[in-house]
Amino acid sequence: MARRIDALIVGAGFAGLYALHKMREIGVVAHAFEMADDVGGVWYWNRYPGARCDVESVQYSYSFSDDLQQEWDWTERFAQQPEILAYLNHVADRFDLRRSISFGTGIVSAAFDDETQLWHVRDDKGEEYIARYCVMASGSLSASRLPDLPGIEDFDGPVFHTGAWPEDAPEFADQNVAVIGTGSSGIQAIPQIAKSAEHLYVFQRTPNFVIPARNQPLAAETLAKYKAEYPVLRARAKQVGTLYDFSETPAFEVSAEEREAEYQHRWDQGGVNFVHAFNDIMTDLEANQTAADFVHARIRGAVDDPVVAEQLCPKDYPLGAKRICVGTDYYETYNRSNVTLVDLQESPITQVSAGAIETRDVTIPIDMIVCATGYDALTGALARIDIRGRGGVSLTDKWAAGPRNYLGLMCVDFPNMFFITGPGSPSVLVNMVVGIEQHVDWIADCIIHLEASGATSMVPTAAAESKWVQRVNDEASKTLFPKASSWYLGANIPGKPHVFMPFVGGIGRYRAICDQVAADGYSGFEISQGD
Ligand code: NA7
Repeated sequence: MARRIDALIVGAGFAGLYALHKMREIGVVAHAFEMADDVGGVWYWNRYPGARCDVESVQYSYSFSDDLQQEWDWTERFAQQPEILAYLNHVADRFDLRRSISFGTGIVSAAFDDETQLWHVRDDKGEEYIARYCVMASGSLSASRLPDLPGIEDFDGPVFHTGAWPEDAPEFADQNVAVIGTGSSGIQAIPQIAKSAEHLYVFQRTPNFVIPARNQPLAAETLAKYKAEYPVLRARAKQVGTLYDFSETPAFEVSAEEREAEYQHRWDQGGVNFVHAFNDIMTDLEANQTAADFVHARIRGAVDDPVVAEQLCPKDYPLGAKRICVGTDYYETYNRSNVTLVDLQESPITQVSAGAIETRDVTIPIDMIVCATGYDALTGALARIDIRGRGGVSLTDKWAAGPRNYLGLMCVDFPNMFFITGPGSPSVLVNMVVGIEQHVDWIADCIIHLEASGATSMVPTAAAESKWVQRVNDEASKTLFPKASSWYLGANIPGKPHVFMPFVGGIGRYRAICDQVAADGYSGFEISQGD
C-alpha cells in the first residue's frame, strides 16, 4: 500500500537536508529520498582530487542555526570536499535527519492526481508514496554528463566523471591520464593529477578565466572574528549572496593605472571577488575587456611556452559570462614537463580507441580518461524523473522549448510541487546555500499558509508564469551573460534549447519579490480550497 507523506523531498544535499529540517520544524511529516548511500548531494559525488568550494567556507554554510555555525570550525579558506561532506554529515546527525531519509533510493516518477489533488510518487524499488507536497531538491548541477566521443565504448581503461568519482580513488602514478574539460572541476583536478601522473594530457575545448584561490588555513582569530560577526554578516548575505567587495565605480571612471592596481589587488587577494572590481564588468563589453586583458597578461606571465599561453587565453566570450573558475597553480601546471595541453579548437578529437585518443593531428596513448565535462545544468536532474502534472502533462514536454515557471519556484499545471534553486531563480549565480535557505523558508511559509487556510493546492497562473519568464529573459539581456555558449543557457547539451536559465537580478531583489508575493496573499497563484 502506498505510504502517505505530507512533504516528499527529492535529494539529501544542502537543499534536501535543510528542507527536511524545516518541514519538521513547521510540523509537516516529511521524508527525503536520496540516490546516494549517504547525505551530501554533489558533495557526496564530487570526490575528485582538488574538489573544494569556491565560496569561502565560512559563507558556504547554513545560517539557520546559530548553535551550528558557532560550533563548526572550518579549517581552510576554501574547504575541501571531505570537510564539506563531514559538515553535512554533522548537520544530518545533529538535527537527527537520517531517520527520515531513504538512501540508495531514486525517485523515478511523480504524477498529480487531479481528483485527490495529491502526488503519487514512485521510487526505483517500485514503492509508491502519496504526498500533498513535493519539494524538488534534486540539485542544479547533479545530472553529470559524459562526452559523446566516437569509440569511447572501446576504450579499455577506466573512464571517470568528476561528478561521480569512485570512493576507491584511482592511482595516477605510471599512468598516461587524459582530462577532458577545463571548467571549474577540471581546473581543480588538473594540478592535482599532474603531481602523480606519468603524463597528463589536458583536452581543452574552450579555455576559461581562472582566478587564483589563494587558499590558506583559516587562522583561529579569523574564524573567531567571523563567528562573532555572524549576525551582521549573514543578514548582509541574504541581500547579496556572497560577501564580495562590490565596487560601485564603472571601469572607465578611473585611470588605466588605477584600474590595473585594482585588478592586481583583487588578483592578489584571490577568488571570485575579482569580477566585482568595477560595477560594469558584467554589463559593458569594453569594461569587461579591461578585466580580460589583465587576466590574459597574468596567463602570459605564468606560462613559459608562449604558444600554450595563447591557447589558454579565453578570447571568444566576456570574462564571467561562463562561470568564472578559481584555481590553485592552474596556469603554472602547464610548465611541468609531464603536462601537455591539447587544443581541441585546433585539432578536435576524432576517435577513441582501446588505448588512445586520436585527434585530427595526433594519436595519444592514454591509460585513463577523466571526464570533467560538466552537467545537464538546472533541468537535468528533473528531466530524469517522469513528472506529470494536471491532466497528465509532462514537465519535460512543458519545458521542451526552455524552462517555464513562476519565481523559479512553481509551474502552471504542477500544483504543490516546489523547485529549489532551479531555473528562473538566482540559483547558480549566487551562493547556493543562501539561495537554498531563501527558497526553503519561503516554501515553509507557503505551506503554513496553505495548511492554515485549509487549501488543497496552489499553482501559478499562466499570466504570472509568462510574465516571470519574460522578466528572467529581460534581466539576462541587460548583461553580458548570454554572450557565451555556457551551461547557464543550456549550450553544453546538444539539442537543449538555448534559454538563459538563472535570474540575474540578484538574490536581494529576488527575495524582495518573493516576500511581496507572499505578503500579497500569494499573488500570481491560484489556491484551491478543499471540500
Ligand atoms: P563545466 O563548467 O560545464 O565544464 C565542463 C568542461 O568540459 C568545459 O570546459 C567544456 O567545454 C568541456 N566539455 C564538455 N563536453 C566536452 C566534449 N565533448 N569534448 C571536450 N570538452 C568538453 O563543468 P564543471 O564540472 O567543470 O563545473 C560545473 C560547476 O560545478 C561549476 O561551476 C561548479 O559550480 C561546480 P565547453 O566550455 O563546453 O566548450
